[in-house]
Amino acid sequence: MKAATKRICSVLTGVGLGLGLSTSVWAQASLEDVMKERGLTQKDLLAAAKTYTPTGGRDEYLAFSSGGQSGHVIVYGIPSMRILKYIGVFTPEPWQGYGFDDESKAILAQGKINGKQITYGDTHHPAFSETEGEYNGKYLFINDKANPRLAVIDLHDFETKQIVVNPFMKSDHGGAFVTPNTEYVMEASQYAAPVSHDYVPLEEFNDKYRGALTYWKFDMKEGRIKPEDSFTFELPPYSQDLSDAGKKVSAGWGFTNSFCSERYVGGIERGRPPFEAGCSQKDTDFLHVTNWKKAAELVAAGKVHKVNGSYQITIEQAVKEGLLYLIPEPKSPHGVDVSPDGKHIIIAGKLDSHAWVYSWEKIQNAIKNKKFEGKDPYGIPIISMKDTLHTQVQVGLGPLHNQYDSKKCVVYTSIYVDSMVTKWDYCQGKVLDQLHIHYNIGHLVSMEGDSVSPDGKYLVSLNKLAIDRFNPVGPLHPQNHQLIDISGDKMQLLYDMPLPLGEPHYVVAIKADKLKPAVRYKSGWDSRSDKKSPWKTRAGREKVVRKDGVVHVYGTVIRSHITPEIIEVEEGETVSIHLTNLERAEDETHGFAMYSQNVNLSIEPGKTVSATFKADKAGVYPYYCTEFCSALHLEMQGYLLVKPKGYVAKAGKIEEGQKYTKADYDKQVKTNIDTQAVINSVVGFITSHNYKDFPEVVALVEDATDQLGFADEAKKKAEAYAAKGDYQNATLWAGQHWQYQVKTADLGLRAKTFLEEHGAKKVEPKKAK
Ligand code: CUK
Ligand code: CUA
Repeated sequence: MKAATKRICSVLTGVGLGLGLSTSVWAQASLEDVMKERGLTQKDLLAAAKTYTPTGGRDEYLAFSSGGQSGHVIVYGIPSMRILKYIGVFTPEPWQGYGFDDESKAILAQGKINGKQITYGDTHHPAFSETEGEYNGKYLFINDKANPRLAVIDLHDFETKQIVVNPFMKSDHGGAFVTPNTEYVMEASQYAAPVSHDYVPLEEFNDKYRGALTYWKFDMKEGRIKPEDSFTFELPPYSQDLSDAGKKVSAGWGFTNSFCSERYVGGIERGRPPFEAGCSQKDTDFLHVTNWKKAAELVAAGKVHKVNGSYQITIEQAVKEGLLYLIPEPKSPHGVDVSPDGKHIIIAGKLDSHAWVYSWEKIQNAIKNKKFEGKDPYGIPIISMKDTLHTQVQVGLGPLHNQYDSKKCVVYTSIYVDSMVTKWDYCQGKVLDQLHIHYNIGHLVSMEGDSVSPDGKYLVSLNKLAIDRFNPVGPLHPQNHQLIDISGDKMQLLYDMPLPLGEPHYVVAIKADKLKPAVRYKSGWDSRSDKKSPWKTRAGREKVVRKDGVVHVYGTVIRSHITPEIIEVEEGETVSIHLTNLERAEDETHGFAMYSQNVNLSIEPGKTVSATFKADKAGVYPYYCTEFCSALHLEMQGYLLVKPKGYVAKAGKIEEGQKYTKADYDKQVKTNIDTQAVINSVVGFITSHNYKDFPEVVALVEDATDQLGFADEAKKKAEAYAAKGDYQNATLWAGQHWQYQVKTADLGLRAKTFLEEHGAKKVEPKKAK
């Protein structure tokens, strides 16, 4: 018994040594010593205490950051600022197998434009799904500015489920912003372009180039955008910028601002002054006010025509139906942000030093009384600025974006040129506090800041540049996200986090306990379509089927082998490998990588994924599991053998490198008996406790039961060979029996430790299984 226990223990607890020494040295130094040695002040310590999260600790908020040009979404915790995940969205993400398995390739293929696969994204604005204006923790949306696309991420598994391409735009920026019940996701164009996909000379800019604002219909139940029920406003060729949806009193309406309402077209090479000169001449640009609720009714009533296969509300129709208005706003504005109660709309003018507060009540009155100061060249009524402005406040040079606090009337504005955050009161129009941040702030985010009830607490400043702030890593620097405590009257800077993935424009943060992510899939699950996979395979049902010119391999993975371990095909055949992870235990993911075929899968517990490729060259292609899943992980391997056409197998069998005798067999059997005793004692512990109250443990026990089932089969095979005197096979199968036992014991010990750590109670002794 002792020998076996030792062997298992060394297998199971072989890692994790060497920590003791450094901890004890650390413990000997006093806080003062450390402060002195590292040059820290009391203020630093206080800041550290507010962000430091001890091992095993959790964050109160999760932030979802745009991954900029990487096309990913970055997830990090607040206040610890620890990065938790990169979610592949518009671009492949190898660790998750995103863009490598057939299922996720199909998602990326939805994002093709004019038949071309786009392998980057310029992500800007993530947005959470909402119910009555509150984040509901179900979905996240994000836009791609360069290729006007929108993606849907399911927060149940943090996977991208859908990409839609805008049929009217050639770029976007004013998305993703959601309406209060996620009825629609807003996406506004940025650079005006012809509505058709044809060539249109710039001389026809005013007539043929257009902006657009799409309201994508979202089905919360299905978790998918419905392009067929979505509609788009045709807009003048002003460069539309950011958007926001009305809330509470302003629900049903949307706001989109613009720059370059001069409709200037540059052309340095034609001797024309550049865009930047011509686009900043007028003192004001236009805020677009759209009535989506009424527009949706028109669509439902069949009164809207389709263009490019999608509903388009023309400017003419929008004006006639009272769906579209313009309000002058300070020139070259950037952020437009509706207050939590929906009564105010704050616009920051990036070439100005003011933030402008508009009153929804005043806007509504003007619309009701048809009080307009005129029309734009496209016939859209213009409501005057003075009839709608509540107040304007000097907040600093180059204000960009606004985020609301939990405290009434309090808002934070990012000040790009002055590199600071201004906290101010938008009801009374006065500045409350200012904090210098490191450099060139873009967006900023407060906790649940876009909802109808922001939490305040923390603010993250998304700084564009990180000059001089971190260890140099070459000409391209990371971005700098700075954590700020906003719980008191004065803002306090807490922490700098370098973010080394693209230029993240915007971040949204949600209370962590609103998210309920799964730890496993239902067995045989296609996570991208959220359905049972047609390729799902159960243990013992692995098979190879040749159909319609494709070799389908129905395989499984479980600690520590891939079934099948040998795949044989003929040169030129198309191979489709479908793998199901049979595990249920948390985090028990297997990978699958194959030499030179660009095959790289991630198979989380329960998941089924496929890799299809052409075996166009005869040869030997090793494959293996890429996740360190168990002690015998390196042995989780196999071979794809691609035989030349018409190859005739020679007689003979695989010669094993090692010969076994009866003594070897007996020794292995003895080990197995001892190991079984260990298993029995662990099982005894588990079943004598209320383990069924712990779903994590139930999953482990189910996996252990599976492994033990396999163990029995291996044992029977070993005994059958031994009976025939074939000790070679008998010893090998007895060894496999032991492998299954080790896995059973591993799972059992993990379950036992979990029960001990979570205060499981002893129950009436039950018969051990
Ligand atoms: S944008 Cu980049 S800093 Cu796309 Cu919201 Cu303002
Ligand atoms: Cu499975 Cu390593």
